[in-house]
Amino acid sequence: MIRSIHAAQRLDSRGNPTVQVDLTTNRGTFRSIVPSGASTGANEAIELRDGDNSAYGGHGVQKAVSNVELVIGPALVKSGFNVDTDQGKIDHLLKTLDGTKNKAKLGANAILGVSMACARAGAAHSDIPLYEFLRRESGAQKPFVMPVPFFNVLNGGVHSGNKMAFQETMIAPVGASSFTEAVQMGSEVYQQLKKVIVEKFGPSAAGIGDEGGFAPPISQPHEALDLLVQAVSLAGYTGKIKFAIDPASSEFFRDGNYDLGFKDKKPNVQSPNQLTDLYRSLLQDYPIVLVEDPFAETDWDSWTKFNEGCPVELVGDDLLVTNTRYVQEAYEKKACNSMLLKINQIGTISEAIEAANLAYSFDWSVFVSHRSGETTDDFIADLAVGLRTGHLKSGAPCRGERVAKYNRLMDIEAELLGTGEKVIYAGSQFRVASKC
Ligand code: 2PG
Ligand code: MG
Repeated sequence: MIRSIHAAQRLDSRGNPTVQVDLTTNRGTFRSIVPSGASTGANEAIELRDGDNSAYGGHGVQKAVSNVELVIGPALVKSGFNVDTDQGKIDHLLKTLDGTKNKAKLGANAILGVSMACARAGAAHSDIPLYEFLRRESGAQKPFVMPVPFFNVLNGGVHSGNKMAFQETMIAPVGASSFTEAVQMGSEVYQQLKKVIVEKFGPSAAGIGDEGGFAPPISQPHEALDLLVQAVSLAGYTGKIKFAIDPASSEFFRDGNYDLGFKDKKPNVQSPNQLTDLYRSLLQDYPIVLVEDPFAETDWDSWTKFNEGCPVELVGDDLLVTNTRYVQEAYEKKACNSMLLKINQIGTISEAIEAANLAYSFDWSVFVSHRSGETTDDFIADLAVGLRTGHLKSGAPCRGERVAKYNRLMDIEAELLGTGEKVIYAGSQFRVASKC
């Protein structure tokens, strides 16, 4: 039984306020802290901000905090729901209390914080780890599959101050034999990349962006990928590490076209067909295995054309916003073959699981993701294992809020190996891990 729920305004990794929830039962107090995006999809659940410019430039979350304190907390305590068995009912109540279709009334940040804290408490009350609790909630099969970490080592778009339009260029150690080895490979490449950048652009270019990746003075995708080819080779992992990109193209979609010069104020406008050609040539020239949000969330036709015979994983982020409604629409339009899973896009753990299961039912992949504004909360590490998604992205192997997830995953791997439980590293099977 839930005894009390309290919330407080704390900071995220960008120094903006976010919601922290403390849920107390007879077994202890369980905490969650909510992440926040910058390149957000238009259809995401609403993150409630105070809009009062006298505090935090209007970004305060005191309204969301008081919605937890005054509305959600008392209702959940009164409900008598059990955290170990009633996650679905709890999340349904949270949705009902809000009553809007996008959680605009109480705020997805308020609701998600409570939903996450309930899951943590539920795991503790069931005497199982959070990943096992989430596995049971989702109905995923065993054995456990450790995800391939997709490290975003070069930051662009709205996550950094350089002129690179593409938001993320990632490395994926698919050739590792375990998650722990994958982290080592990622970290070694990251350190080599730093050397390459310093040599090429000088020490001041070694600064990092919001997700811990470097943000050197480059603007073209092939420049980013060339840097990665070099760093991977210097680290001795050529062939074992593949690449991925998230252009986050909704951010530079203007009147039906894409302005790759949007950060430079020197327009470099590409039609959807030209942008498609650019992607095709990148896929030909580099070992890219995954492309996320290559087209804007409203540019459905381009998605559908690109998806036809697409040789790589094509992930919908802004397009799907972890929402069954858009996952269904994308399936009908044959727009992509994978869903990005961001828990704060939808606002409750049960709905996030429902969206993932719908994606699986279409034989799609599911790719778990952090947000660019993160916290030390490592919930998504357990989520990736519990739902057997086979891959996750949590930024570079650098910065506390990013490595919190990778460190937790190494703990999970060690724990599973220690108990003798069968555990597989997804490796090159990351797209079909749910069926391994
Ligand atoms: C994305 C994310 C996370 P943001 O676009 O995939 O990397 O960025 O959280 O800013 O939406
Ligand atoms: Mg994205």
